[in-house]
Amino acid sequence: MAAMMASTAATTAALGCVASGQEVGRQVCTTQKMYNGLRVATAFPGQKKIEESAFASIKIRSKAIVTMAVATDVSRFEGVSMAPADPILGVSEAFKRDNSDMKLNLGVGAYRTEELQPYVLEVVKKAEKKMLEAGENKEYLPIEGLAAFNKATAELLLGADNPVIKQQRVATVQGLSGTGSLRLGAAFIQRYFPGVKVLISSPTWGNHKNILNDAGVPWSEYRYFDPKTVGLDFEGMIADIKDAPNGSIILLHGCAHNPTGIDPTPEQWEKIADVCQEKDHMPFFDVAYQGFASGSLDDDASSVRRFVARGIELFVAQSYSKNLGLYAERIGAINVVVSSPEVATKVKSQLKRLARPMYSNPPVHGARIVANVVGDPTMFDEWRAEMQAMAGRIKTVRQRLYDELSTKDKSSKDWSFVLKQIGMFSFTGLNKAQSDNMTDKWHVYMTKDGRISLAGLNLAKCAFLADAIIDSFYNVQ
Ligand code: KET
Repeated sequence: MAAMMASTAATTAALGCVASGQEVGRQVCTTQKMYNGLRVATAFPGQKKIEESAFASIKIRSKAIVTMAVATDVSRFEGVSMAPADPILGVSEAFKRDNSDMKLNLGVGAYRTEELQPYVLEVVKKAEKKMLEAGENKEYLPIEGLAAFNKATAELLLGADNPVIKQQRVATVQGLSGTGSLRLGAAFIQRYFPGVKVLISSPTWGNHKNILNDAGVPWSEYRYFDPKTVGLDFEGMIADIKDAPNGSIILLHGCAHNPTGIDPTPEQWEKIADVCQEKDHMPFFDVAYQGFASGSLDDDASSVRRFVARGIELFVAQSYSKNLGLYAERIGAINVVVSSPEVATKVKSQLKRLARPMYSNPPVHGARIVANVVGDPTMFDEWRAEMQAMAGRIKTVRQRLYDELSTKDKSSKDWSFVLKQIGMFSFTGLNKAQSDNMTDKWHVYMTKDGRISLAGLNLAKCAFLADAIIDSFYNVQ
Protein backbone atom coordinates (compact mmCIF):
# COMPACT_ATOMS: atom_id res chain seq x y z
CA MET A 1 0.00 0.00 0.00
CA ALA A 2 2.78 2.39 0.99
CA ALA A 3 4.62 1.47 -2.17
CA MET A 4 1.54 2.10 -4.20
CA MET A 5 0.95 5.46 -2.55
CA ALA A 6 4.51 6.43 -3.21
CA SER A 7 4.17 5.41 -6.80
CA THR A 8 0.87 7.31 -7.06
CA ALA A 9 2.43 10.40 -5.61
CA ALA A 10 5.39 10.08 -7.90
CA THR A 11 3.21 9.64 -10.92
CA THR A 12 1.00 12.56 -9.99
CA ALA A 13 4.01 14.69 -9.31
CA ALA A 14 5.49 13.76 -12.64
CA LEU A 15 2.17 14.62 -14.17
CA GLY A 16 2.21 18.08 -12.66
CA CYS A 17 -0.13 19.28 -15.31
CA VAL A 18 -2.97 17.01 -14.23
CA ALA A 19 -3.03 17.70 -10.53
CA SER A 20 -6.41 18.01 -8.91
CA GLY A 21 -8.53 20.94 -10.01
CA GLN A 22 -5.84 22.40 -12.18
CA GLU A 23 -6.51 23.90 -15.56
CA VAL A 24 -4.67 21.92 -18.16
CA GLY A 25 -3.93 23.29 -21.57
CA ARG A 26 -2.33 22.18 -24.78
CA GLN A 27 0.97 23.69 -23.88
CA VAL A 28 1.22 22.17 -20.42
CA CYS A 29 0.29 18.79 -21.69
CA THR A 30 2.97 18.95 -24.31
CA THR A 31 5.36 19.43 -21.43
CA GLN A 32 3.82 16.47 -19.76
CA LYS A 33 4.40 14.42 -22.86
CA MET A 34 8.05 15.28 -22.55
CA TYR A 35 8.10 14.07 -18.93
CA ASN A 36 6.45 10.77 -19.52
CA GLY A 37 6.44 9.92 -23.15
CA LEU A 38 2.69 9.46 -22.84
CA ARG A 39 0.14 10.17 -25.53
CA VAL A 40 -1.95 12.44 -23.27
CA ALA A 41 -0.98 15.67 -25.01
CA THR A 42 -2.83 14.73 -28.15
CA ALA A 43 -5.90 14.04 -26.05
CA PHE A 44 -6.18 17.71 -24.97
CA PRO A 45 -7.36 19.88 -27.80
CA GLY A 46 -8.16 22.75 -25.45
CA GLN A 47 -8.48 23.78 -21.81
CA LYS A 48 -9.71 21.01 -19.53
CA LYS A 49 -10.37 20.86 -15.83
CA ILE A 50 -9.42 17.58 -14.22
CA GLU A 51 -11.62 16.70 -11.27
CA GLU A 52 -10.05 15.43 -8.08
CA SER A 53 -12.60 12.61 -7.87
CA ALA A 54 -11.56 11.32 -11.23
CA PHE A 55 -8.16 10.65 -9.79
CA ALA A 56 -9.34 9.58 -6.36
CA SER A 57 -11.45 6.87 -7.89
CA ILE A 58 -8.69 5.19 -9.81
CA LYS A 59 -5.60 3.57 -8.47
CA ILE A 60 -2.75 5.00 -10.41
CA ARG A 61 -0.26 2.19 -10.65
CA SER A 62 1.39 2.99 -13.92
CA LYS A 63 1.72 5.67 -16.49
CA ALA A 64 -0.38 3.62 -18.87
CA ILE A 65 -3.38 3.74 -16.53
CA VAL A 66 -3.04 7.49 -16.13
CA THR A 67 -3.02 7.78 -19.89
CA MET A 68 -6.28 5.84 -20.08
CA ALA A 69 -7.91 7.97 -17.39
CA VAL A 70 -6.98 11.18 -19.11
CA ALA A 71 -7.96 9.94 -22.52
CA THR A 72 -11.40 8.87 -21.20
CA ASP A 73 -12.00 12.36 -19.88
CA VAL A 74 -11.62 13.80 -23.35
CA SER A 75 -13.21 11.10 -25.46
CA ARG A 76 -13.20 11.49 -29.20
CA PHE A 77 -16.83 10.37 -28.94
CA GLU A 78 -17.83 13.44 -26.93
CA GLY A 79 -19.76 14.77 -29.90
CA VAL A 80 -22.06 11.72 -29.80
CA SER A 81 -25.35 12.76 -28.30
CA MET A 82 -27.69 10.50 -26.32
CA ALA A 83 -30.19 8.75 -28.58
CA PRO A 84 -33.81 8.83 -27.45
CA ALA A 85 -35.25 5.55 -26.17
CA ASP A 86 -37.04 3.55 -28.86
CA PRO A 87 -40.77 4.39 -28.71
CA ILE A 88 -41.71 0.68 -28.59
CA LEU A 89 -38.75 -1.37 -27.30
CA GLY A 90 -37.86 1.44 -24.85
CA VAL A 91 -41.22 0.79 -23.15
CA SER A 92 -40.08 -2.74 -22.21
CA GLU A 93 -36.88 -1.29 -20.74
CA ALA A 94 -38.89 1.17 -18.61
CA PHE A 95 -41.24 -1.65 -17.55
CA LYS A 96 -38.31 -3.71 -16.25
CA ARG A 97 -37.17 -0.78 -14.09
CA ASP A 98 -40.61 -0.46 -12.40
CA ASN A 99 -40.91 -2.37 -9.10
CA SER A 100 -44.68 -2.00 -8.66
CA ASP A 101 -46.84 -5.14 -8.30
CA MET A 102 -49.50 -3.49 -10.43
CA LYS A 103 -47.29 -3.12 -13.46
CA LEU A 104 -48.56 -4.32 -16.83
CA ASN A 105 -46.58 -4.29 -20.08
CA LEU A 106 -48.85 -3.49 -23.02
CA GLY A 107 -46.05 -1.88 -25.02
CA VAL A 108 -44.39 -4.30 -27.39
CA GLY A 109 -46.51 -6.55 -29.59
CA ALA A 110 -45.40 -9.86 -28.12
CA TYR A 111 -47.79 -12.65 -27.20
CA ARG A 112 -48.16 -13.67 -23.56
CA THR A 113 -50.15 -16.52 -22.03
CA GLU A 114 -53.13 -15.96 -19.71
CA GLU A 115 -50.49 -16.07 -16.92
CA LEU A 116 -48.72 -13.22 -18.77
CA GLN A 117 -45.72 -15.39 -19.54
CA PRO A 118 -43.88 -15.61 -22.88
CA TYR A 119 -45.05 -18.55 -24.96
CA VAL A 120 -42.98 -21.01 -26.99
CA LEU A 121 -45.31 -22.88 -29.32
CA GLU A 122 -45.48 -26.66 -28.76
CA VAL A 123 -44.99 -27.17 -32.47
CA VAL A 124 -41.78 -25.14 -32.34
CA LYS A 125 -40.46 -27.35 -29.53
CA LYS A 126 -41.39 -30.39 -31.60
CA ALA A 127 -39.57 -29.05 -34.67
CA GLU A 128 -36.51 -28.22 -32.56
CA LYS A 129 -36.46 -31.75 -31.13
CA LYS A 130 -36.62 -33.16 -34.62
CA MET A 131 -33.79 -30.86 -35.72
CA LEU A 132 -31.63 -31.91 -32.78
CA GLU A 133 -32.21 -35.57 -33.52
CA ALA A 134 -31.31 -35.04 -37.15
CA GLY A 135 -27.94 -33.69 -35.95
CA GLU A 136 -28.03 -30.65 -38.23
CA ASN A 137 -24.71 -28.82 -38.72
CA LYS A 138 -23.97 -25.12 -38.35
CA GLU A 139 -22.48 -24.46 -41.79
CA TYR A 140 -23.13 -21.07 -43.40
CA LEU A 141 -26.35 -20.77 -45.31
CA PRO A 142 -26.19 -19.42 -48.86
CA ILE A 143 -26.67 -15.62 -49.03
CA GLU A 144 -30.33 -16.04 -50.01
CA GLY A 145 -31.01 -18.32 -47.02
CA LEU A 146 -32.35 -21.84 -46.61
CA ALA A 147 -33.91 -23.10 -49.85
CA ALA A 148 -36.62 -25.12 -48.05
CA PHE A 149 -37.57 -22.04 -46.02
CA ASN A 150 -37.71 -19.76 -49.05
CA LYS A 151 -39.99 -22.20 -50.86
CA ALA A 152 -42.23 -22.63 -47.80
CA THR A 153 -42.50 -18.93 -47.05
CA ALA A 154 -43.44 -17.90 -50.60
CA GLU A 155 -46.05 -20.67 -50.73
CA LEU A 156 -47.49 -19.71 -47.39
CA LEU A 157 -47.82 -16.12 -48.51
CA LEU A 158 -49.13 -16.60 -52.02
CA GLY A 159 -50.68 -20.07 -51.91
CA ALA A 160 -48.71 -23.09 -53.19
CA ASP A 161 -50.61 -23.23 -56.47
CA ASN A 162 -50.37 -19.53 -57.26
CA PRO A 163 -49.38 -19.12 -60.94
CA VAL A 164 -46.59 -16.67 -60.05
CA ILE A 165 -44.89 -19.44 -58.08
CA LYS A 166 -45.36 -22.00 -60.85
CA GLN A 167 -44.00 -19.46 -63.35
CA GLN A 168 -41.02 -18.69 -61.10
CA ARG A 169 -41.85 -15.01 -60.98
CA VAL A 170 -41.07 -14.57 -57.28
CA ALA A 171 -37.63 -13.58 -55.99
CA THR A 172 -37.52 -14.70 -52.34
CA VAL A 173 -34.60 -14.03 -50.02
CA GLN A 174 -34.56 -15.00 -46.34
CA GLY A 175 -34.21 -11.86 -44.21
CA LEU A 176 -33.54 -10.91 -40.61
CA SER A 177 -37.20 -11.14 -39.68
CA GLY A 178 -39.70 -8.50 -40.79
CA THR A 179 -37.46 -5.55 -39.99
CA GLY A 180 -34.41 -6.92 -41.80
CA SER A 181 -36.54 -7.90 -44.80
CA LEU A 182 -38.07 -4.43 -44.98
CA ARG A 183 -34.57 -2.98 -44.72
CA LEU A 184 -33.32 -5.14 -47.59
CA GLY A 185 -36.32 -4.11 -49.69
CA ALA A 186 -35.62 -0.46 -48.85
CA ALA A 187 -31.96 -0.86 -49.84
CA PHE A 188 -33.11 -2.34 -53.15
CA ILE A 189 -35.46 0.61 -53.73
CA GLN A 190 -32.69 3.08 -52.94
CA ARG A 191 -30.40 1.42 -55.47
CA TYR A 192 -32.78 0.63 -58.31
CA PHE A 193 -35.49 3.26 -57.92
CA PRO A 194 -33.45 6.20 -56.60
CA GLY A 195 -35.56 9.20 -55.64
CA VAL A 196 -38.83 7.27 -55.88
CA LYS A 197 -40.98 8.12 -52.90
CA VAL A 198 -42.51 5.56 -50.58
CA LEU A 199 -45.92 6.49 -49.19
CA ILE A 200 -46.63 5.24 -45.68
CA SER A 201 -49.86 5.32 -43.72
CA SER A 202 -50.47 7.96 -41.06
CA PRO A 203 -49.95 6.53 -38.53
CA THR A 204 -47.82 3.48 -39.14
CA TRP A 205 -45.46 1.17 -37.24
CA GLY A 206 -42.83 3.67 -36.03
CA ASN A 207 -39.88 1.74 -37.39
CA HIS A 208 -41.00 2.16 -41.01
CA LYS A 209 -39.76 5.74 -40.97
CA ASN A 210 -36.40 4.75 -39.43
CA ILE A 211 -35.92 1.96 -41.98
CA LEU A 212 -36.61 4.25 -44.94
CA ASN A 213 -34.54 7.09 -43.50
CA ASP A 214 -31.54 4.86 -42.87
CA ALA A 215 -31.80 3.37 -46.35
CA GLY A 216 -31.91 6.89 -47.82
CA VAL A 217 -35.39 6.42 -49.31
CA PRO A 218 -37.68 9.49 -49.40
CA TRP A 219 -41.17 9.02 -47.94
CA SER A 220 -44.36 10.88 -47.24
CA GLU A 221 -47.61 9.92 -45.58
CA TYR A 222 -51.09 9.08 -46.80
CA ARG A 223 -54.12 9.61 -44.60
CA TYR A 224 -55.30 6.43 -42.90
CA PHE A 225 -56.78 6.89 -39.43
CA ASP A 226 -59.75 9.14 -38.79
CA PRO A 227 -59.88 10.08 -35.08
CA LYS A 228 -63.48 11.26 -35.42
CA THR A 229 -64.82 7.88 -36.50
CA VAL A 230 -61.95 5.93 -34.92
CA GLY A 231 -61.98 4.20 -38.30
CA LEU A 232 -60.33 4.27 -41.71
CA ASP A 233 -60.21 7.57 -43.59
CA PHE A 234 -60.66 5.73 -46.85
CA GLU A 235 -61.39 8.78 -48.97
CA GLY A 236 -58.33 10.57 -47.63
CA MET A 237 -56.23 7.48 -48.25
CA ILE A 238 -57.35 7.12 -51.86
CA ALA A 239 -56.97 10.86 -52.53
CA ASP A 240 -53.40 10.87 -51.20
CA ILE A 241 -52.41 7.75 -53.14
CA LYS A 242 -53.92 9.30 -56.28
CA ASP A 243 -52.02 12.52 -55.65
CA ALA A 244 -48.62 10.80 -55.40
CA PRO A 245 -46.38 10.98 -58.48
CA ASN A 246 -46.93 8.09 -60.92
CA GLY A 247 -44.77 5.10 -60.12
CA SER A 248 -44.59 5.75 -56.38
CA ILE A 249 -44.24 2.89 -53.92
CA ILE A 250 -47.14 2.42 -51.48
CA LEU A 251 -46.36 0.71 -48.20
CA LEU A 252 -49.40 -1.28 -47.07
CA HIS A 253 -49.96 -3.46 -44.01
CA GLY A 254 -51.08 -6.84 -45.35
CA CYS A 255 -53.37 -7.38 -42.36
CA ALA A 256 -53.87 -6.23 -38.76
CA HIS A 257 -52.66 -2.67 -39.37
CA ASN A 258 -50.23 -1.54 -36.69
CA PRO A 259 -50.98 0.55 -34.63
CA THR A 260 -54.65 1.13 -35.50
CA GLY A 261 -55.97 -2.45 -35.88
CA ILE A 262 -58.11 -1.17 -38.76
CA ASP A 263 -57.87 -2.88 -42.16
CA PRO A 264 -59.53 -1.97 -45.45
CA THR A 265 -62.52 -4.14 -46.41
CA PRO A 266 -62.19 -6.46 -49.46
CA GLU A 267 -64.01 -3.84 -51.57
CA GLN A 268 -61.66 -1.14 -50.36
CA TRP A 269 -58.64 -3.29 -51.19
CA GLU A 270 -59.96 -3.61 -54.74
CA LYS A 271 -60.24 0.15 -55.00
CA ILE A 272 -56.68 0.59 -53.69
CA ALA A 273 -55.50 -1.91 -56.31
CA ASP A 274 -57.40 0.05 -59.00
CA VAL A 275 -55.57 3.25 -58.06
CA CYS A 276 -52.21 1.47 -57.95
CA GLN A 277 -52.80 0.20 -61.48
CA GLU A 278 -54.05 3.56 -62.76
CA LYS A 279 -51.04 5.34 -61.32
CA ASP A 280 -48.49 2.60 -61.97
CA HIS A 281 -47.72 2.56 -58.24
CA MET A 282 -45.91 -0.41 -56.77
CA PRO A 283 -47.21 -1.82 -53.46
CA PHE A 284 -44.80 -2.82 -50.73
CA PHE A 285 -46.67 -5.06 -48.30
CA ASP A 286 -45.54 -5.52 -44.74
CA VAL A 287 -46.96 -8.85 -43.57
CA ALA A 288 -46.01 -9.20 -39.91
CA TYR A 289 -49.25 -10.75 -38.62
CA GLN A 290 -50.30 -13.45 -41.09
CA GLY A 291 -52.68 -15.71 -39.15
CA PHE A 292 -52.99 -13.30 -36.25
CA ALA A 293 -55.72 -11.07 -37.63
CA SER A 294 -58.34 -13.70 -38.41
CA GLY A 295 -56.72 -16.90 -37.21
CA SER A 296 -56.47 -18.01 -40.87
CA LEU A 297 -53.20 -17.84 -42.80
CA ASP A 298 -55.03 -17.72 -46.13
CA ASP A 299 -57.53 -15.01 -45.19
CA ASP A 300 -54.78 -12.81 -43.79
CA ALA A 301 -52.81 -13.07 -47.05
CA SER A 302 -55.80 -12.27 -49.24
CA SER A 303 -54.87 -8.60 -49.65
CA VAL A 304 -51.50 -9.50 -51.16
CA ARG A 305 -52.96 -12.28 -53.31
CA ARG A 306 -55.56 -9.88 -54.70
CA PHE A 307 -52.84 -7.57 -56.06
CA VAL A 308 -50.74 -10.47 -57.34
CA ALA A 309 -53.75 -11.88 -59.22
CA ARG A 310 -54.01 -8.59 -61.11
CA GLY A 311 -50.44 -8.95 -62.34
CA ILE A 312 -49.14 -6.02 -60.27
CA GLU A 313 -45.41 -6.20 -59.46
CA LEU A 314 -44.80 -5.78 -55.74
CA PHE A 315 -42.63 -6.30 -52.67
CA VAL A 316 -43.69 -8.27 -49.59
CA ALA A 317 -41.77 -8.43 -46.32
CA GLN A 318 -42.76 -11.33 -44.04
CA SER A 319 -42.11 -12.04 -40.38
CA TYR A 320 -42.46 -15.16 -38.22
CA SER A 321 -41.98 -13.27 -34.97
CA LYS A 322 -45.64 -13.23 -34.03
CA ASN A 323 -47.38 -16.10 -35.81
CA LEU A 324 -44.77 -18.70 -34.82
CA GLY A 325 -43.54 -16.81 -31.75
CA LEU A 326 -39.99 -16.77 -33.16
CA TYR A 327 -39.27 -13.17 -32.10
CA ALA A 328 -35.60 -13.60 -31.23
CA GLU A 329 -34.79 -16.04 -34.03
CA ARG A 330 -35.05 -13.19 -36.53
CA ILE A 331 -36.74 -15.13 -39.28
CA GLY A 332 -38.62 -13.61 -42.19
CA ALA A 333 -38.28 -12.97 -45.91
CA ILE A 334 -38.41 -10.38 -48.64
CA ASN A 335 -40.36 -11.45 -51.73
CA VAL A 336 -40.43 -9.51 -54.97
CA VAL A 337 -43.17 -10.61 -57.36
CA VAL A 338 -42.26 -9.56 -60.91
CA SER A 339 -43.43 -10.03 -64.48
CA SER A 340 -41.06 -12.73 -65.72
CA PRO A 341 -38.74 -15.47 -64.42
CA GLU A 342 -35.75 -13.73 -65.99
CA VAL A 343 -36.46 -10.53 -64.04
CA ALA A 344 -37.00 -12.57 -60.85
CA THR A 345 -33.58 -14.19 -61.25
CA LYS A 346 -31.89 -10.82 -61.71
CA VAL A 347 -33.75 -9.20 -58.81
CA LYS A 348 -32.79 -12.08 -56.53
CA SER A 349 -29.15 -11.78 -57.56
CA GLN A 350 -29.19 -8.08 -56.61
CA LEU A 351 -30.92 -8.71 -53.27
CA LYS A 352 -28.09 -11.15 -52.49
CA ARG A 353 -25.57 -8.55 -53.53
CA LEU A 354 -27.12 -6.08 -51.08
CA ALA A 355 -27.27 -8.64 -48.26
CA ARG A 356 -23.69 -9.88 -48.54
CA PRO A 357 -21.91 -6.73 -47.31
CA MET A 358 -24.61 -6.01 -44.70
CA TYR A 359 -24.78 -9.33 -42.82
CA SER A 360 -23.34 -11.91 -45.26
CA ASN A 361 -25.96 -14.61 -44.82
CA PRO A 362 -28.92 -15.17 -42.49
CA PRO A 363 -29.25 -17.38 -39.37
CA VAL A 364 -30.32 -20.97 -39.89
CA HIS A 365 -32.22 -22.00 -36.75
CA GLY A 366 -35.51 -20.18 -37.30
CA ALA A 367 -35.44 -21.00 -41.00
CA ARG A 368 -35.24 -24.72 -40.20
CA ILE A 369 -38.11 -24.43 -37.72
CA VAL A 370 -40.38 -22.77 -40.30
CA ALA A 371 -39.36 -25.23 -43.04
CA ASN A 372 -40.04 -28.19 -40.74
CA VAL A 373 -43.40 -26.92 -39.51
CA VAL A 374 -44.71 -25.89 -42.91
CA GLY A 375 -43.26 -28.95 -44.66
CA ASP A 376 -44.92 -31.50 -42.36
CA PRO A 377 -48.72 -31.73 -42.68
CA THR A 378 -49.20 -32.83 -39.05
CA MET A 379 -47.03 -30.06 -37.63
CA PHE A 380 -48.62 -27.55 -39.98
CA ASP A 381 -52.05 -28.40 -38.59
CA GLU A 382 -50.73 -28.18 -35.04
CA TRP A 383 -49.31 -24.74 -35.81
CA ARG A 384 -52.63 -23.52 -37.18
CA ALA A 385 -54.42 -24.76 -34.06
CA GLU A 386 -51.96 -22.98 -31.77
CA MET A 387 -52.16 -19.81 -33.82
CA GLN A 388 -55.93 -19.87 -33.63
CA ALA A 389 -55.67 -20.33 -29.88
CA MET A 390 -53.39 -17.27 -29.61
CA ALA A 391 -55.63 -15.17 -31.86
CA GLY A 392 -58.64 -16.45 -29.90
CA ARG A 393 -57.19 -15.49 -26.51
CA ILE A 394 -56.60 -11.96 -27.81
CA LYS A 395 -60.19 -11.76 -29.04
CA THR A 396 -61.43 -12.91 -25.62
CA VAL A 397 -59.55 -10.20 -23.74
CA ARG A 398 -60.66 -7.67 -26.36
CA GLN A 399 -64.28 -8.55 -25.62
CA ARG A 400 -63.73 -8.47 -21.84
CA LEU A 401 -61.99 -5.09 -22.02
CA TYR A 402 -64.88 -3.70 -24.04
CA ASP A 403 -67.40 -5.13 -21.54
CA GLU A 404 -65.53 -3.59 -18.60
CA LEU A 405 -65.20 -0.20 -20.32
CA SER A 406 -68.89 -0.14 -21.23
CA THR A 407 -70.02 -1.15 -17.74
CA LYS A 408 -67.71 1.14 -15.79
CA ASP A 409 -68.09 4.22 -17.99
CA LYS A 410 -71.40 5.84 -17.05
CA SER A 411 -71.24 8.40 -19.88
CA SER A 412 -72.58 7.63 -23.32
CA LYS A 413 -69.16 7.13 -24.87
CA ASP A 414 -69.13 4.39 -27.47
CA TRP A 415 -66.22 2.01 -26.85
CA SER A 416 -67.17 -0.40 -29.63
CA PHE A 417 -64.09 0.57 -31.63
CA VAL A 418 -62.18 -1.77 -29.29
CA LEU A 419 -64.18 -4.67 -30.71
CA LYS A 420 -63.91 -3.56 -34.32
CA GLN A 421 -60.12 -3.38 -34.28
CA ILE A 422 -58.25 -6.56 -35.16
CA GLY A 423 -54.88 -8.15 -34.47
CA MET A 424 -52.67 -7.72 -31.44
CA PHE A 425 -53.41 -4.08 -30.69
CA SER A 426 -56.05 -1.63 -29.65
CA PHE A 427 -55.61 1.98 -30.62
CA THR A 428 -57.31 3.61 -27.66
CA GLY A 429 -57.34 7.23 -28.80
CA LEU A 430 -55.50 8.26 -25.59
CA ASN A 431 -53.15 11.16 -26.26
CA LYS A 432 -49.59 11.47 -24.99
CA ALA A 433 -50.51 13.07 -21.63
CA GLN A 434 -53.20 10.45 -21.06
CA SER A 435 -50.80 7.65 -22.01
CA ASP A 436 -48.27 9.14 -19.59
CA ASN A 437 -50.93 9.00 -16.87
CA MET A 438 -51.53 5.32 -17.67
CA THR A 439 -47.88 4.65 -16.96
CA ASP A 440 -47.09 7.15 -14.20
CA LYS A 441 -50.22 6.59 -12.12
CA TRP A 442 -51.40 3.11 -13.09
CA HIS A 443 -48.10 1.42 -14.05
CA VAL A 444 -49.59 0.41 -17.38
CA TYR A 445 -46.79 0.52 -19.94
CA MET A 446 -47.87 1.38 -23.47
CA THR A 447 -46.64 3.40 -26.44
CA LYS A 448 -47.26 7.14 -26.32
CA ASP A 449 -49.46 7.08 -29.42
CA GLY A 450 -52.20 5.44 -27.33
CA ARG A 451 -51.61 1.90 -28.58
CA ILE A 452 -52.02 -1.04 -26.19
CA SER A 453 -50.95 -4.58 -26.99
CA LEU A 454 -53.82 -6.88 -26.05
CA ALA A 455 -51.40 -9.78 -26.47
CA GLY A 456 -49.91 -8.70 -23.14
CA LEU A 457 -53.27 -8.54 -21.32
CA ASN A 458 -55.20 -11.29 -19.50
CA LEU A 459 -58.80 -11.57 -18.35
CA ALA A 460 -57.87 -10.93 -14.72
CA LYS A 461 -56.43 -7.49 -15.53
CA CYS A 462 -59.23 -6.22 -17.80
CA ALA A 463 -61.19 -4.46 -15.03
CA PHE A 464 -58.05 -2.76 -13.74
CA LEU A 465 -57.10 -1.68 -17.25
CA ALA A 466 -60.59 -0.30 -17.87
CA ASP A 467 -60.29 1.79 -14.65
CA ALA A 468 -56.92 3.12 -15.83
CA ILE A 469 -58.25 4.00 -19.29
CA ILE A 470 -61.38 5.71 -17.94
CA ASP A 471 -59.37 7.70 -15.41
CA SER A 472 -56.84 8.79 -18.04
CA PHE A 473 -59.51 9.57 -20.62
CA TYR A 474 -61.70 11.74 -18.40
CA ASN A 475 -59.29 13.21 -15.87
CA VAL A 476 -56.32 14.10 -18.06
CA GLN A 477 -56.52 16.55 -20.94
N1 KET B 1 -43.87 -4.79 -39.32
C1 KET B 1 -44.80 -4.44 -38.44
C2 KET B 1 -46.04 -3.79 -38.90
C3 KET B 1 -44.57 -4.70 -37.08
O1 KET B 1 -45.51 -4.36 -36.23
C4 KET B 1 -43.37 -5.31 -36.66
C5 KET B 1 -43.09 -5.50 -35.24
C6 KET B 1 -42.45 -5.67 -37.65
C7 KET B 1 -42.73 -5.39 -38.97
C8 KET B 1 -41.14 -6.31 -37.37
O2 KET B 1 -41.09 -7.38 -36.54
P1 KET B 1 -39.83 -8.37 -36.60
O3 KET B 1 -39.70 -8.87 -35.23
O4 KET B 1 -38.64 -7.60 -37.08
O5 KET B 1 -40.21 -9.42 -37.56
N2 KET B 1 -43.72 -4.89 -34.33
C9 KET B 1 -43.62 -5.03 -32.88
C10 KET B 1 -42.24 -5.13 -32.33
C11 KET B 1 -41.32 -4.05 -32.75
O6 KET B 1 -41.65 -2.86 -32.71
O7 KET B 1 -40.17 -4.41 -33.12
C12 KET B 1 -44.42 -3.89 -32.24
O8 KET B 1 -44.95 -3.02 -32.95
O9 KET B 1 -44.54 -3.90 -31.01
